[in-house]
Amino acid sequence: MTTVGVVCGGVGAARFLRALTGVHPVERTVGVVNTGDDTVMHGLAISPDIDTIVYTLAEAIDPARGWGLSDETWRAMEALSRYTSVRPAGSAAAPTWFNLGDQDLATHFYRTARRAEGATLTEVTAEIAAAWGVQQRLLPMTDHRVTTMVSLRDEGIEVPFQEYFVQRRHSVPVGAVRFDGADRASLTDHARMALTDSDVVVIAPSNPLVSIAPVRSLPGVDAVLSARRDTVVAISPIIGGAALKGPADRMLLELGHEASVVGVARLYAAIAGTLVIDPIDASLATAVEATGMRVVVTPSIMSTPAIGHELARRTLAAARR
Ligand code: FO1
Repeated sequence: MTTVGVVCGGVGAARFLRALTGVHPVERTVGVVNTGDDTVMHGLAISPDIDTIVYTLAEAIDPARGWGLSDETWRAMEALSRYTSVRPAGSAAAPTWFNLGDQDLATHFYRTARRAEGATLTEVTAEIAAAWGVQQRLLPMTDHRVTTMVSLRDEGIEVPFQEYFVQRRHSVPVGAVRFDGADRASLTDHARMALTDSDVVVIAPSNPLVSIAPVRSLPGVDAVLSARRDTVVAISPIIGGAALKGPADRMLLELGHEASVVGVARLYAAIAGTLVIDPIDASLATAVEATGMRVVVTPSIMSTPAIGHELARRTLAAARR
């Protein structure tokens, strides 16, 4: 039976992994997850993409937000705002712009405590996934610290990803993106094996520039993928020129790419043999093929389980050809 490795960002990857559950054994699925979004808030280690995937696969995600837990309460955040009025100038204590729900906090407490005991992020992630009954293997891309840094064009400063994405609601123009620490980091051995030994590698429909690119920034990842390019299938997160969620379309334009499946294909052509695109983009299939990628056209907005299952099935079939 085929093993599938999935290169993952957050929401799009989580939904694809959930869809994959319907057509492929969970114990033969492994996700290699972006950790460039990871942050520390109130001293707590937060891994948003890992948690989004765990909560989604556990059917515990808030479906409207796409992050955090459903039926969440926010008492701790409300209590925290009491301290913002007494916080001295220059203090960064009690930030309230990054919302941590009362139940979600337990995950960050656990991750932080285990990290302090010396556990690696890989080990803690396996424990958190097990606690939520998630059977897929979920691997952080690295156990090193890699931080996605975003240059803000108008402000002329560079900030960590969450200060762009959440604090500024990803509504300001981006001038550049870089992955701090990537040159000194490495894929974990488990993550490397997932990318080399899986029969099929899927690049999930995640933002190519800030979700997939951090994984690619680790030494050797592009070489591993390009060496097996025929069995690597990417799913375009851009549909009809727009991202379903988040700033991928604007970011592509701001960073000099085309906000279309052709722009996505140019980013992936060296590492993936096939691009899965939605029927809405069928007229661009020839332009995608001109980048050297094969094209699979199938509905890729996972609005029903049936559409998700068909997307997953067609994606796997594309790599097995
Ligand atoms: N996204 C938001 O838009 N606002 C938030 O306050 C927020 C808090 C948050 C807390 C924990 C967590 O795991 C994710 C959270 N996210 C929030 C989502 C996160 O910023 C993004 O989804 C990813 O980093 C992008 O993939």
